[in-house]
Amino acid sequence: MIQVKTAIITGASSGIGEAAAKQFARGNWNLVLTARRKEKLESLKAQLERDFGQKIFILQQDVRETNSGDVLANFLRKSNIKPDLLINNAGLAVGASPIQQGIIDDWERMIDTNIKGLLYISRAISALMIEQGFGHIIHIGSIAGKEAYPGGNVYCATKHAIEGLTKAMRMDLLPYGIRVGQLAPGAAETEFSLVRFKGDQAKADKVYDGFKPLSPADIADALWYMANVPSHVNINDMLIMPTAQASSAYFNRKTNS
Ligand code: NDP
Ligand code: 8X3
Repeated sequence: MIQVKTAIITGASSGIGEAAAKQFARGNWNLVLTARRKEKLESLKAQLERDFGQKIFILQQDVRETNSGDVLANFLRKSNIKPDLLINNAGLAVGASPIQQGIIDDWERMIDTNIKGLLYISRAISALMIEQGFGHIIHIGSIAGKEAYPGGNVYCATKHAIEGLTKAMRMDLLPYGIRVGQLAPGAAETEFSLVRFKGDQAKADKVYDGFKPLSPADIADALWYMANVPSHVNINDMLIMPTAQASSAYFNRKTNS
């Protein structure tokens, strides 16, 4: 009998996390989906259970809570779920001001979510994976974790931190056979820019003007590959870019608007 696998996806209420949930449910994985927006998780759960018949568990949580990892691990233990994979996807950019005009609250939101939230979840889930004797962790990094761009300052710093943490965690978890990797996308059209520009749709649309960005499904497809290579293989780092994006700030745009 083939063992059904289970993935945890943080930030599954939209964008890359939601697309990954669809991809993995289609591939017959059970899922634990987390985010702050409960109603979004509930409607995704209903859709996935209806379309694919997999077991979908949801947990409303804010990864910035210092106990978010422990709450998630306790939820898994109580539900007798042994996760094969954790996708640390929850994250955001807020603002794009140069450093001298940076808004400190925006900085805190990015640091607390992208670095500290990822740490809280990783600490508890890696301990649980050690206990159960298997596991795989994939972080969603970014091209912004490999290169900087004007106005990217703190967001770039958080994604550079994820790149560093990916390498360090791989060492910490090596003795336990737990794989750790990073998927680093370039520009993908999700709610990302709308969140970054605090609901300003015109500003958000401008980000993707004149070129074809990655879709969340393109990234989910790459995640599916990373998760399904044989267990003696680890994809340490995958950088996935739109064809029209050569580096973090260099695009082939067909319009000048
Ligand atoms: P979206 O805004 O569409 O999705 C972000 C997800 O993260 C949402 O589900 C949101 O859920 C969740 N989230 C945000 N803050 C928290 C929090 N404090 N606690 C729990 N969940 C949270 O953007 P993307 O899908 O694009 O972003 C996903 C990841 O991909 C992020 O880490 C982002 O940095 C990264 N990325 C995005 C790129 C892009 O161009 N779009 C490129 C490279 C990397 P909710 O609001 O319900 O809590
Ligand atoms: C998100 C994409 O353009 O800010 O990581 O690097 S970008």
